[in-house]
Amino acid sequence: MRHSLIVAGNWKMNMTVREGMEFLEKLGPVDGKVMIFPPYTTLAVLAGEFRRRGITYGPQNFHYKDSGAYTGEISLPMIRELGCDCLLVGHSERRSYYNETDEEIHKKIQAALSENFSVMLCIGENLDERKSGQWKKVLRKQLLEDLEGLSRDKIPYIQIAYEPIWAIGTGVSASTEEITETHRYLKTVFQELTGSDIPLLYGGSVNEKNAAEIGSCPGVDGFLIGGASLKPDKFRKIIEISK
Ligand code: G2H
Repeated sequence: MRHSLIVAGNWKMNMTVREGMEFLEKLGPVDGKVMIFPPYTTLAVLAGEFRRRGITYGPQNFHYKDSGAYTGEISLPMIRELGCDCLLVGHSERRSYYNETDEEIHKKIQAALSENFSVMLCIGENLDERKSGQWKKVLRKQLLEDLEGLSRDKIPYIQIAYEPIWAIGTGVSASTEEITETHRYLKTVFQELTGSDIPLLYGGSVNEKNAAEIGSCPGVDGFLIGGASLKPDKFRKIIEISK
């Protein structure tokens, strides 16, 4: 039998505080490895609610400096105050809409790890890179650059979410063959890099209908879910499937 899977919801720029509270009430009690990355305002107000329900929570982004003149940014001490454990970093929407580079993502990861936070690093290739067969090179480069200098003692603080950009928010996930092949490849690269295994989640149009099939692919340790994490009934079904 396969191990239980991590179920992480990325709420992106959705869910006011009121909507977030309604979501949690409808979701009801959860067990298993459940995480939610809400927007900052909802994160701050509902931190206690997440904790009380045994849901791990954290921000979708953060700055690598502790304080300073960085208008619109949030620092690690601010996040620490909310009791967050795990931080999302490197999502493709941050990379493409806000020009976040691997160099910047590396600085964020280093800062977070030095403060003993866990991070969920998102990596993924675009459609051209997939079709032209460049995807291995692209994913390897992201892993090597984002995790450069990772020390052995920090390996337990890392989770990776593989999110093919072409499958994000489209309603069509990567195929089970593509997911299996890519996860096998990424696990091999991480093994080469560190000598260790890594929790490796799949993201990109995961929903309550395809979660069982995707979750049974070798090398899939969980899901990072956008759209379907906004609906308590769908999210609950995925949690049940993942136990
Ligand atoms: C990918 C995913 C969550 P969705 O961005 O990170 O979103 O499930 O809507 O494709």
